[in-house]
Amino acid sequence: MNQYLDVNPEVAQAIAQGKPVVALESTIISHGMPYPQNVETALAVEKMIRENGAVPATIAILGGRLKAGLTEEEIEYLGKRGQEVTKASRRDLSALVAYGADGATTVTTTMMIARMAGIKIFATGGIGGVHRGAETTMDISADLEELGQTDVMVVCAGAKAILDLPLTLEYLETRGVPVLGYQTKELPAFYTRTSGLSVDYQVDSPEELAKILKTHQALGLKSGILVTNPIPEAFSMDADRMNTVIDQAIAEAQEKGIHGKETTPFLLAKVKEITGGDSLDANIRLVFNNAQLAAQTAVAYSKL
Ligand code: PSU
Ligand code: MN
Repeated sequence: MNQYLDVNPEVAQAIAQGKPVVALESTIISHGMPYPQNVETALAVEKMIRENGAVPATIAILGGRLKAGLTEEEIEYLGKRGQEVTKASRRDLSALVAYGADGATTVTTTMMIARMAGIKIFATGGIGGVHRGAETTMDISADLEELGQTDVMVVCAGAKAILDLPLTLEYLETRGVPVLGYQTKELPAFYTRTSGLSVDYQVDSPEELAKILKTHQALGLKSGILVTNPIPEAFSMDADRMNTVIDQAIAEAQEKGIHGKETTPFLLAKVKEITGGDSLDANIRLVFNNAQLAAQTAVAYSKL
């Protein structure tokens, strides 16, 4: 075990006994949603994972320790501090740990810490990807590199159209990452169920997802697996409206010269501001939906 890693006792016991565990990220708490909805959502997601028979392990960096499994107080702390907490990607780990600092983990660092702890399945909202205009800015999320090298199954609702979705799929193909659609052949685009782009395989049950994960490991493949689970119909948003909003957010980011790690949080906050509460509600619903599927998949995996 890594000397900087603290696995919460309940999570450690479940892992040791081969019981189902689902990892959760913390940037979605600190940077992805406002307080107090972020804390309410994080706690409700954990509860939902338990109701579906798995143990939740929210991941973060606290006082320089890599934490797999947070207490309610720790989730409350991260949610309240919000954007003051460092958004921690792979390149932030060394300094944060050396300084004994806090960090909210992105998809990248959540995958890294999940793997260190022995957790195979991780649920989130959306992943980072290739940004629009990346051919000149070179803004490509570290999430894609991590998916290329860390064997954790990530259940998400696709990626937001703030990204260049066709290029994001190309990158995942290059890095050897299977992109699976849950009960769909089309890549979902976070707020909407469709994007006009195809996934590699349609998978129709948690049991099939578990079997693919098990086989991936048996083959000795080191990449992650991306499961894209469309937002439930009842909560999906109008694609034309969202595209207009996203174009507006991107134009504002360009005007203001936003770049680097600020880009994604800026765009997410703008989209939320322009759409009022609607996009936040959709965001919360799709995270619940992903948590449920991840827990069911972890349960099926534990039986293999
Ligand atoms: N996309 C979302 N919601 C999020 C994120 C992305 O729809 O909360 C967060 C995740 O933590 C993701 C990170 O890993 O942003 C990607 O940031 P960047 O694009 O800077 O790599
Ligand atoms: Mn970036």
